[in-house]
Amino acid sequence: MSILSRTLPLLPGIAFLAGCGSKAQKEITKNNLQQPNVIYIFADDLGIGDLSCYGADRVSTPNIDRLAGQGLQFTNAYATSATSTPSRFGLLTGMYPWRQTNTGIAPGNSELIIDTACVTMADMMKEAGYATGVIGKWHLGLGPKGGTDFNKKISPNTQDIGFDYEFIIPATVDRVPCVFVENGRVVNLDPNDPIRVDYNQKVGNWPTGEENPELVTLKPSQGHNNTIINGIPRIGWMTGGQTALWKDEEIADVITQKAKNFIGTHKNEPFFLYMGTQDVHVPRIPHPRFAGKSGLGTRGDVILQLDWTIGEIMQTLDSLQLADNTIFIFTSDNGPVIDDGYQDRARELLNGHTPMGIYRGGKYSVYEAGTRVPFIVRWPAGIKPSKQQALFSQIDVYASLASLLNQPLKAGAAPDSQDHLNTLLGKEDTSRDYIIQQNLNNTLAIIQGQWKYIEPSDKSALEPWTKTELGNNKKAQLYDLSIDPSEKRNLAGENQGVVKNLAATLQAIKAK
Ligand code: NG6
Ligand code: CA
Repeated sequence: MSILSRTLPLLPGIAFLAGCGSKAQKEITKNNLQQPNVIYIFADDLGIGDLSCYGADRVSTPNIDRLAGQGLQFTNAYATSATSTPSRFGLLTGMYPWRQTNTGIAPGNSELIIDTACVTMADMMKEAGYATGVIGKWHLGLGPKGGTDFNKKISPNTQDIGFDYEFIIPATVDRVPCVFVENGRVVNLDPNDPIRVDYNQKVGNWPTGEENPELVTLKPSQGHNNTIINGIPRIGWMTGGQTALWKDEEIADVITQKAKNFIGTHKNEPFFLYMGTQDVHVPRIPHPRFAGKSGLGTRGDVILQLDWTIGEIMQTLDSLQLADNTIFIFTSDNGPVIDDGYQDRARELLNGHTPMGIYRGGKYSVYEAGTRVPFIVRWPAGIKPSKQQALFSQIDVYASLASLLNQPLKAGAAPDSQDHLNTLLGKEDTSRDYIIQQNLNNTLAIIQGQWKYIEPSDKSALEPWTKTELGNNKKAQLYDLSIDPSEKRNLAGENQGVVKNLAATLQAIKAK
């Protein structure tokens, strides 16, 4: 508990919400130490088998490989959750998303699901004296309860939870509205052509995939049959905002340029850039210069595009001589999926490529491929290049960075985040005591030592559309990851004692 929070009387009207601290305790003093810049890049749905530095041999990612070669490459790092919204929530709040009810996959007009009272990782960095920015995929909602009004200054936005600058895709690229938001305002919006968005019923008269399938240039395989934007049928209906619509093949260029600008603008002060790429989420629309280049269809092409983005950021850091003192974290929000709802022929064009690596499940799943993700940390001034085998969770990035910056955590802030700075920087290879994994249905698993226990669930075994094995089973599951990382043999029957202990540990963590 900080000194200030002990002496501050609880201000009336400032409630203790969300279980992740309260800005009422914010200290005004700034920490003036020589601080490294921090860049955190979340790729979307990128698998641990999708990068050549993790063993992919059908696709080549030279820039990301170089980043890994100059830094610490984790082999046992986890996202908190197997889908985007909860995973991002966990990272930025340091609180397991399943502690809050509204953290499932958010629609494009969702309210901001992080309470503005919450002390986020961005708040923490800002207080440590950093210029903070968020660029690219957001997917944590915007605006007040009742949803987002895209026609006026959107409030609250990310600037109410610690970011000085925002340039964001509100949700995902397969969800309306297909517009960028910069500092609370839709970019290029003509006020005479207001945006309307609905996730329950059609609004306006723009064609939909359902009514006008002949108009689509990319057919859905599941869902994705509402309003057609740029020939692509999306999830949700929209109308208006014609001049503000993004061009899908230009998104990587646009957000990469914004990231470069942000870095350039803040080159003389410590900065924290949180960036979400739209790659490699569906719809996978590469810029023409990447189209057809991977030989694996568009899923492979957007991996090349993603690698280009990382190369551009690296190059920008080099040219500004910032690379040495920038902590560059590159990872994914959840595991990979092959057909995620469009007929992009991803499966038939795999050509032997294995996005999941040796792991079971995939995006949506509590099996390993759902949350075990690529995780690379480069910091030339502070990290010796090597591999890191320790168990590590993205939930700990918050407390570990706070520790690096000597920022005391505010009372209640980042309640599930632990300081594992030495593991993050490769000074030691100490594993986290346990890792919690979460699937689409909020079924949880706990990994401790060699064991992984998945709690019983009566939810469906398969994700209905992708047919991914979710890991749900009415019976408890127990795997020995040290000899069975692919989770093939359920050993719960013969290890009742281990099951009982892990179930109790998981229960205690839930109840915390
Ligand atoms: C699913 C979508 C999928 C993707 C996912 C969220 C269908 C059939 N599937 O409901 O395409 O958008 O939600 O992905 O609509 S995430 O990575 O942002 O969590
Ligand atoms: Ca995702």
